[in-house]
Amino acid sequence: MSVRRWAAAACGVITAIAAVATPVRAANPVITSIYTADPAPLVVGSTLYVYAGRDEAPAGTNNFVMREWHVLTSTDAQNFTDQGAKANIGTFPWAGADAWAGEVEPRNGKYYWYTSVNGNGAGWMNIGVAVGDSPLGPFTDAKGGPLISDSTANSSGLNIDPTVFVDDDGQAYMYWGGYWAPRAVKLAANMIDTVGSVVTPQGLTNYWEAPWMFKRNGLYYMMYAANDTNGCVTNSNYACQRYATATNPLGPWTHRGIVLGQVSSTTNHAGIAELNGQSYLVYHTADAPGGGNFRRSVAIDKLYFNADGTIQRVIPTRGASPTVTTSYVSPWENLSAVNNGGTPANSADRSNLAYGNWPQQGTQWVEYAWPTAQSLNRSSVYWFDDDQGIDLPASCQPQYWNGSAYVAVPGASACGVAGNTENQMSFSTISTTRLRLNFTSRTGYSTGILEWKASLQ
Ligand code: FUB
Repeated sequence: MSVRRWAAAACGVITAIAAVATPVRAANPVITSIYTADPAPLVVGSTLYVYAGRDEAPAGTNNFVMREWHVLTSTDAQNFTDQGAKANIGTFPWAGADAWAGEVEPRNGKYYWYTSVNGNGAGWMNIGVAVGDSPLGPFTDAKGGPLISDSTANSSGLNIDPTVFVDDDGQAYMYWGGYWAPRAVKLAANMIDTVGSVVTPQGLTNYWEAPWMFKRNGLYYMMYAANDTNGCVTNSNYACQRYATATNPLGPWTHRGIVLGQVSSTTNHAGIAELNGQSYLVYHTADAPGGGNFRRSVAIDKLYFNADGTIQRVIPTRGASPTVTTSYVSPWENLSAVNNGGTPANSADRSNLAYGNWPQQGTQWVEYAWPTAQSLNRSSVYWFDDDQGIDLPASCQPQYWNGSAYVAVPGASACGVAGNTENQMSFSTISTTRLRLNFTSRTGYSTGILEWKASLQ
């Protein structure tokens, strides 16, 4: 997030070192005045509304303390305003605690806010529904009791995390569930009653919780949190976001891959929305100052679909914006290409700027420098190849500043030099203020980069 837009670099100056691009926007998380979690984005007109729970756990408390839901708004997906608590446990007179994840679905000029909340009846969590006449409410209980509870036949082992979707034919569906137990049911046109039996959807591989349903180009998508160690997370206390697609809103689903890897909070809860033609992934982390697993904060990053409808994995932008420097940049190329959030179509794609160092040969470098130490264990680089003087490098070597010298990043996987792809690399987690990518040219050529990302997964 902090690096999706950069000011034009002062690239008319030819210097041997330290060409600098300047960040012009703030970093993730989107707000730090309060801790926020479980974001559910909704675009109405030209405004992005993000419905989120508020984490109120004091530092050191190892439990959720969540009593109200806030609405965050933005018109540029960069600058957000906290509109305050627009619903709380008191919105549901039959409930008493745990304002967990919710989602708002519009229909017929009304806005239905489906929530996870602890009712005062038997069992633990329930799905409630409130209704308002505008995206900011005011919202009131729409039903006078839970829509789903532990006494609902075939309900989930944990009745949380509703996602509601209205199809083109007007039929509404609700998915929800935790503890590896997804459930689905049709909703009546009034949006506050269920129709028919609760079903157990098939094909949501490694489902844990936090479903998010949408439709795009006639295909149904379900993104959800998983916590398997089969490519998702290194420790099943954490979660990633997987996704599946289906040609029927009730499935069966076909698993497609990972949208978001492990983040700094154990829980991983996300939603997808499109604002001004750009898709975004809204999620939460523990990255805010003083943050933690029960003191989470909403973050946002651009999300990209491939031409075949699959989703590109999002590498989260985190923390403070880095300054970018290089050993050399050609006066007609642009160091702003590096870390501007671009997703190239191929290695010759200059549409989101290109960094190149012609006529230099041999080993050159680009570097990120942060004002405070960053924890990092992942990098991806998309090499530039103009089919002229700039070619793919022969090799690359990431280094970091250990406080007194640049040293090789430890435990690194191969530094890829393939064209037309994001070359992913993982390494042991380091804490540093400077990460440098050295790259050595093929004989007779210079080198270049379209995008380079560094993150903690
Ligand atoms: O915020 C409380 C719970 O944590 C949510 O309902 C889950 O999705 C997880 O994010």
